[in-house]
Amino acid sequence: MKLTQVTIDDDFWNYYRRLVRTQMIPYQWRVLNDQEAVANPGGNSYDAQDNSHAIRNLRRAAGIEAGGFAGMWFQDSDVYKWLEAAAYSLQSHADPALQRQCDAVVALIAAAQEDDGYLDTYFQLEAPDRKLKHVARSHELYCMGHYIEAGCAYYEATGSEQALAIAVKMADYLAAHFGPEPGKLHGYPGHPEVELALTRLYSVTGDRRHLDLALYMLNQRGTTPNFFAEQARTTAVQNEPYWNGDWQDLGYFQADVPLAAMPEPEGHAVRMLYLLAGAARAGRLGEDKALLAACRRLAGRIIDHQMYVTGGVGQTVNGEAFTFPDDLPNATAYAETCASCAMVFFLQAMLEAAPNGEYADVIERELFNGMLAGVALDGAHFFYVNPLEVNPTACRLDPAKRHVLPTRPAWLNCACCPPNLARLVASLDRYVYLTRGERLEVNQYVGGTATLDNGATVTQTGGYPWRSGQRFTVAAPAGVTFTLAMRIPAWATGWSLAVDGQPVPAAAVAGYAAVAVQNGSVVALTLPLAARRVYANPAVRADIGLVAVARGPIVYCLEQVDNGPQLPWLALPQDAELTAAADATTFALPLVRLTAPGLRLPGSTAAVAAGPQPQPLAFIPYFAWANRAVGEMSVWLQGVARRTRA
Ligand code: FUB
Ligand code: ZN
Repeated sequence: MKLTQVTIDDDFWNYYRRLVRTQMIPYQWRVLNDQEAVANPGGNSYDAQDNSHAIRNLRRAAGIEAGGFAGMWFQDSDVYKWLEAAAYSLQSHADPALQRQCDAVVALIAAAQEDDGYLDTYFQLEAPDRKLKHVARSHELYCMGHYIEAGCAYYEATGSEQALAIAVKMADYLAAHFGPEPGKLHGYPGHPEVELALTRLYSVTGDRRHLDLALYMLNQRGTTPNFFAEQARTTAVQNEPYWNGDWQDLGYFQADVPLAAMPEPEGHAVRMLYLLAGAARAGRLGEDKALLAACRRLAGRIIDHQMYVTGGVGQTVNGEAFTFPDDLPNATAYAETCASCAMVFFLQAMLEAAPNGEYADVIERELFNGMLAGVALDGAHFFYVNPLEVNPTACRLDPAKRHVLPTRPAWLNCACCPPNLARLVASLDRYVYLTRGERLEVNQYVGGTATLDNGATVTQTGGYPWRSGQRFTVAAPAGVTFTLAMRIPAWATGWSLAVDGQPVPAAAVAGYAAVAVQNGSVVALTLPLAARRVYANPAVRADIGLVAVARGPIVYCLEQVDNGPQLPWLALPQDAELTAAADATTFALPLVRLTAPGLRLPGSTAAVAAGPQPQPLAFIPYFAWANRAVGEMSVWLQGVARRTRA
């Protein structure tokens, strides 16, 4: 049994998917074409210092206009991720004008691509003699990987042969230059991405060479003699513009040991996660058990020890990197939006290999929290870094917190996150269901319809994540039966299931409750959405004595605009009741807010004698923060105090 189509019609996600279609895709297109005034050279270094120039770079590489390269040296990837987002959007919403725009971009990319398949406008325009000489830092394979993904997506959405041909030509170029054969580079990219892209190309073309190249790069990584060390000794030049920083150790690139021997996630977080995403997908397709086992082990280490409650990953700005287990500082967190997207890519690839409710839970955590906080409710402002605690004064004056912004800029100096988020939201339909034999797994609670190749449809309705009660209505040809396996989130204490109005005593196996369905079956799943307290693993020193609040999959936070300044003084007593209330007017989308009778701890020595004073607490979903006044924000608050004394 296979999925043939998934459509989405969901109150919550309709808002964001419409935002991608009507705001983000057109807005980002204008930014990529330098038609939006996003340059803010006086701003924080995360703000865009200049216009994008990304389309102009392609025009120059294509010889349509004269001039050199401008922007980050991996800026091409912004265009490719935009194209991929547009492709998914076209798949769910026909838009001839957008399709013409995309066709023109594909034609431009084809014109910029060299005859042998190479495409990287930085090197073509600025350093043609330096191609593939310093792969650790160059991002050539990262950019080409992003194109390959976009080309596959656009081909699948529109049938554009040109889009696919560019991708195949790129893969041929890579296969001509990388591999075990003498004379080729026995290497792999400094920034993983192309591995995942090649698995996608393999799925589209069926050409095993694409998968084999991905497997080669994945298994070659970290072996001795070390490819990056060899290039550093032979062809790399340290003063190239794309060589920056002094933290260039092999661990930063996940290249000091093979994945199978890596004890903990290490180095640059997005690189680590893209590497794992590629390894999980290639491991499954290539039946490489060792790669899959490494992915499982490292997924566990990340989820249990190096992931914030919001799903954020990457604890330090230094190298945008992992640090060590249970080190999860809130006010200096990095938690790049791309890292949350990458967690989704990685764990989805793991789910494709085997059902695992925990992985699907984390995907949900990322979708509703870590990833979604990356975009403002207007679709035109973006966070790169997603902290769990913000004091705007510290953001300005503490050099250790310069990466933490209290408001989302209109564009980013390194603009990897905005189009990444757009392509993920636009492709949400890919994350809702998976099939395994005669079993349809529901991984995400997103309204819409799944169509199967046995002629059956499953329509999911409900008010998730705000109201409990998802319903699945099955229409199927006579004689068709299959299993509907629904993820039971770890937080869903007291969940229940009914089929055709009759309660069913189901147990969750590997995180899924399964029932047999046929034409006319109506399955009602109740996931209780009571607000709850969340405590960190006690080994996390930053959260000792603190509590966070969640309801269903949504993590909440406090904002100054609702609670006054000095949020670290606020406490949620252990016996305070959390009350949920729908709010359809404060934000651009309806949501559920939480309140609780809280305390404000003494704010001065003089006030200590008087003790904590009552203060009502008002929580909003974390994803919605920084959409009103500039101010403090905190996910965690004091959680040890009791309100009433025994
Ligand atoms: O290096 C390309 C992108 O820039 C990475 O994926 C992000 O983490 C940022 O470093
Ligand atoms: Zn990013």
